[in-house]
Amino acid sequence: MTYNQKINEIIAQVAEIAGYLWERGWAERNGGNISYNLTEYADETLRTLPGMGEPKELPMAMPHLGGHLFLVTGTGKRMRYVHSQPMDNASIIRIAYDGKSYQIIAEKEIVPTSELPSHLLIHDYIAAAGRSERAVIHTHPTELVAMTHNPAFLQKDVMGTLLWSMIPETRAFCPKGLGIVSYCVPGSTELAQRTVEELHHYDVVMWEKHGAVAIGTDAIEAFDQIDTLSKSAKIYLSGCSMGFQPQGMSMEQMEELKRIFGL
Ligand code: 2HA
Ligand code: ZN
Repeated sequence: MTYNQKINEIIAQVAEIAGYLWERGWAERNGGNISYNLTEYADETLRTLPGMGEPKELPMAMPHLGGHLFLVTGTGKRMRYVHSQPMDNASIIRIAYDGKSYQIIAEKEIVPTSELPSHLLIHDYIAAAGRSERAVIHTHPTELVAMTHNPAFLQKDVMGTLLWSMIPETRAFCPKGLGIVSYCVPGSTELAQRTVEELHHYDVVMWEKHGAVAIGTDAIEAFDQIDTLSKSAKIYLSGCSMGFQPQGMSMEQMEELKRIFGL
């Protein structure tokens, strides 16, 4: 299958990021998934490819995604192989015009991730809101997930504020902080709906005792947000493992950063 240059670049970028997820140790077995809205980059040939097999019903309608195209990693597929052979481990799907079903259109009949409800509902919200994000990443960053096992960190903005205070970069490059969704069954529509509610206020959301979800204008931006927050979590953990609670920057120091960087 040949794609235009932009689609090839997106496939290469998703493969690059999948490699990082594996290298970071965030993608055990088939952990994590990536989706990318290709609609505005697709040419007529890609847009009109015939569907493979019968349309598959979605668990809920996606009213703003009629006719949209997505690159989606496959269910049960490993990130380490998305990296080395992206189109053997991901497929391109097209949402029906009524937003109620989808068909795989390229390249092989690879069933999309079990987290498809969350990915699509997030893209539906982005489309409805006219936002510029096109990539959604879900992964299992070890230290960030560990922190969600402490109920104190699940209170609104507690974990986000703590992570901001660990290093100036996190305050500057994750300016919205961190949303929290309390434990839900993986792949469930409840998880999808509660994630979207958090994305009204945050670009990165933690799923309690499970993982992180980030959105970005591209996959690199989404990855970098999780990576930056993860760095803060590692600094926090390093302090704790040395036997002290890291002091963190003061509220005044964080306010100063906010002022200087116009956050
Ligand atoms: O793709 O990470 O949340 C496997 C998962 C489910
Ligand atoms: Zn997961």
